[in-house]
Amino acid sequence: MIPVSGFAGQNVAVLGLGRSGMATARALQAGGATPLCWDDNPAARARASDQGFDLRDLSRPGAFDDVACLVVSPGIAHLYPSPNPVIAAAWAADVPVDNDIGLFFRSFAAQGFDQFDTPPRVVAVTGSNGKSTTSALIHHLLQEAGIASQLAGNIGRGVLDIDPPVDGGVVVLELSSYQTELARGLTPDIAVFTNLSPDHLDRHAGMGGYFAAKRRLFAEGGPDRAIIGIDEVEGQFMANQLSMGWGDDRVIRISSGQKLAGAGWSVFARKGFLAEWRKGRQVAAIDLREVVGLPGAHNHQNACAGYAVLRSLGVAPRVIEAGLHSYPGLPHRSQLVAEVDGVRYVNDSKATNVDSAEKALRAFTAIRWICGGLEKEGGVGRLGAAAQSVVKAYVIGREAAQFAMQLPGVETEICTTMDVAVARAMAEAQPGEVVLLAPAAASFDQYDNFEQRGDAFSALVRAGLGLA
Ligand code: UMA
Ligand code: ADP
Repeated sequence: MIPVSGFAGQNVAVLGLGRSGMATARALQAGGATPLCWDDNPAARARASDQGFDLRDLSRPGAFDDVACLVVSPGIAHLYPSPNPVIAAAWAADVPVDNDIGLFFRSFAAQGFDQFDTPPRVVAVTGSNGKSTTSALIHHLLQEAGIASQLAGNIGRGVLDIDPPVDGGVVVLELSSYQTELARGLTPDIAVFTNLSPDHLDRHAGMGGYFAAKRRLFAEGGPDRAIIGIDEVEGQFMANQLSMGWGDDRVIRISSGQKLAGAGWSVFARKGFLAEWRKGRQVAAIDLREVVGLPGAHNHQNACAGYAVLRSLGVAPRVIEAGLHSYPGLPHRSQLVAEVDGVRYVNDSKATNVDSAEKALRAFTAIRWICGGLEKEGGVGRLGAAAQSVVKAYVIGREAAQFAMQLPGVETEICTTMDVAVARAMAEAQPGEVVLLAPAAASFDQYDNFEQRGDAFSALVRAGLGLA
């Protein structure tokens, strides 16, 4: 745990008692503050109370009279579509609002840094897609290079839950737009921006607000090194704004598809090969085609980001290459469930939006595609040419018929449920084809979360193949 500094002897209100909220309450207590906990859900309040934490109804008048700060969980709306009433009350009482990420950055560097030969460093990763893969990859590459690493943030572990930093260690944080928008301090040593495409637009009132939330990671104090995906205009804009110009290597530009051989520092992947260029000369090259944990051009973008972080930390290309080959991948992201009779079964349940599903479709050819669920902004009509690799779509979800209507030019079958979709796809799959779950939609109409949906797919596949 990272004890929170700066609030000893004071009351700090904590709104939201899930993973980040509970970790925050513990870390505040360890730093000598008194957390006053609240959650709109009575069951969450009861759990916190059972663990000995004080509850305070933060919606009551005067609730903030003796409170130094309000710490808010990322899932709680702080601005759009409308602020949670407790947050509005803190504003009215002029109480600073922060989150666990802000507390982390104000507390981390206080951990006896003067005793270390090599001060611990923080790598933060944001972007619309590829955050978890890139963060987990960096963590893996660091460990393989013999550097102590901890992984936390949006990937599932509250940032204040990590162990105290060690000499020369690195903390890798995956940060969502919800987290970067609210944090009062954002001072990583290295920050990564993978890419930008529409997601969570209701929480940010559109693309401009969404990009602004992510950009804060590069503005509030600013990282020593910025690794920026420049395959969209937002990345190009930001890379330009952060660079001092010719030869400045504070920015490392990354791309999947474009050759970046200019004067600065760049890492790009083309036709399955990663290349590092610096000051107009190629420094290193790696063949990514046999890197089984990172299939497809989208994962090659993640490989470029991970490679660039390790190079920033002074690790040699050959060491990074070995780490890429041993990267096992994350569950529910391009995860190979089985390969039987020439048919591959791939679980990409994390493809919850159109852009990520498009990338998953582009990673394979001859696809029997299981898709559908709760539609997100933008509509699946945007899939365009990526759908050309689809042999047939097996559509699930409560609104399966409506979803299928948006897939012109693709043979579709309305399956509604996962068991029907898997059975039909398995029955029809031919050698050389891929049965791919990449829903292009959220799971909440039929499942608690994308993990449960991916697990259902994998279990049905394994049972159908007699592997269970
Ligand atoms: N709650 C309220 N009022 C509200 C809404 C929620 O009181 O209006 C309460 C809920 O009753 C619940 C608590 O808040 O008890 C949940 O807080 P939370 O939704 O922030 O969930 P945590 O368990 O704290 O998890 C959060 C992140 N969740 C979200 O951003 C929605 C986790 O990211 C993250 O892993 C975790 O902190 C640790 O850092 C998840 C996520 O879905 C994976 N992220 C989004 C994504 O990846 O798309 C951004
Ligand atoms: P995030 O944490 O940003 O949601 P993940 O690594 O969990 O990202 O991947 C989510 C989905 O996005 C995956 O299922 C995959 O289909 C797709 N994806 C992964 N990396 C990229 C990328 N660099 N660009 C676009 N899509 C990606």
